[in-house]
Amino acid sequence: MPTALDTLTATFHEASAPDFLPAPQLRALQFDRLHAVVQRTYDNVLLYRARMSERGLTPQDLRSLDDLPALPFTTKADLRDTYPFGLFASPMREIVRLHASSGTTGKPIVVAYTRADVEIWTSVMVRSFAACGLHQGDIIQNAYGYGLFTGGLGAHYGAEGLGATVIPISGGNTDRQIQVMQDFGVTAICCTPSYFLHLVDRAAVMGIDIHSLPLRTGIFGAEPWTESMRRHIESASGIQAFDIYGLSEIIGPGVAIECPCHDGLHIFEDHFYPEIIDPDTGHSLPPGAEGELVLTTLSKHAMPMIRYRTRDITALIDKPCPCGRSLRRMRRIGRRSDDMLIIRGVNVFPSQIEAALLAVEGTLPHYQIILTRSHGLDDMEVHVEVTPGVFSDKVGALEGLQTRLTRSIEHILGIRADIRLVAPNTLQRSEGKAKRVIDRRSC
Ligand code: DLL
Repeated sequence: MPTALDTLTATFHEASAPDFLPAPQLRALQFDRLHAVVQRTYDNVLLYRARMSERGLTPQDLRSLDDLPALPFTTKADLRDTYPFGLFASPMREIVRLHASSGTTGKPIVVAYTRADVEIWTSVMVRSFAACGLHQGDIIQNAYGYGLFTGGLGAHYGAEGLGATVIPISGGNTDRQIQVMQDFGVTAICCTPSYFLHLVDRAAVMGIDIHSLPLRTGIFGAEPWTESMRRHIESASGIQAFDIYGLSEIIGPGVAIECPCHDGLHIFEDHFYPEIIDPDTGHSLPPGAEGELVLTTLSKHAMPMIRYRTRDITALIDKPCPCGRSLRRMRRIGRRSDDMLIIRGVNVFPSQIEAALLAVEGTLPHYQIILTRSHGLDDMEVHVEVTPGVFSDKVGALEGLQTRLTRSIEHILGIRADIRLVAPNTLQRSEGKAKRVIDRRSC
């Protein structure tokens, strides 16, 4: 008679088996799938056929995975230019779902799924949750937004596919989130890391100590966050925080996930083939080098992506992971090539400012960067919340902290920022992706 543990172990092994494929088998599978997907896009999508023809290429020219860099890139501009349905490779009657991402500028982009695509998406989310140690019996509060954003439904189908209990609470309504977390005995939560911090702060105000609840795991993604942020989250809540990565254009959440070793994110390479390129030249970079992540979907039907330039900056880790997964890992995404700010000629990424702020004791991971221009010169103001203890300190202590923060930023970035210390809970919170930068330079 199998025990409950045997059943759980069997479920884990069945769902996660592709994570452990021996490398030669994985490479062979990738090549077969790559060939099929390139053929499919060539046959069904005008843009891909035209781009390949311009280079005198046909799918038959692809003889190994090493030939992939010969194919042209796909970019977000291609999605916008073919808005709404121009990159679909399946007829509309086979498409069972559309999602959209508003992006920061201009037209939204639309992404499509056939039934088989939804099944693949579910399977990678099941594998993601399993890698975080979740299983049947877990109660998962899904606070990613439901709707056109892929976070809500992606995590929902994955949680159900795992056999866990899912609470489809979506984002927002913070007090209710905390009540539900307490009353329903929630064991895992999915949301952006910045929203989770907001939940922790709000719980404290409501007199609820998250440490005392059954909550043990957080699956956080959809926005960049740092190691210091992870430490802050874990010590403020007592949970284990996992980083999950994905993007609408490729599938949504479930492209890559951390395992309990927390040393990079395993890419579900049997479905998403990664390359790293130099964002300026477009040339492929060797293993270990930092650059822009380019992804090719190997098994998507409705809207395959060939060599999609994600703009996310990372590096592939080629060393085996102690967890035994053969899937290659990528370093956490700290920045995007297009979120770089140029301030007085210096290249600045918001994540560097986060790291500089959190390196100084007394600050909280709630901050906003405000850029203005006066007399042709850029000014950077950084508003940062400080801990209640520090805030009630004497003026001298606050001034000391301000000086330490100015120095920390100057040390990391080489430029001066005007630091404004603000009371806890004063900066606006987001229920989804945090808005860190307000750029008023063109106003
Ligand atoms: O954010 C999908 C998602 C939902 C991922 C829930 C994880 C959890 P988009 O709205 O299309 O899709 O935004 C994709 O968000 O290119 C990255 O720049 C950023 N991003 C996503 N996950 C992470 C992460 C969803 N773990 C864009 N770390 C991506 C850093 C992330 N950035």
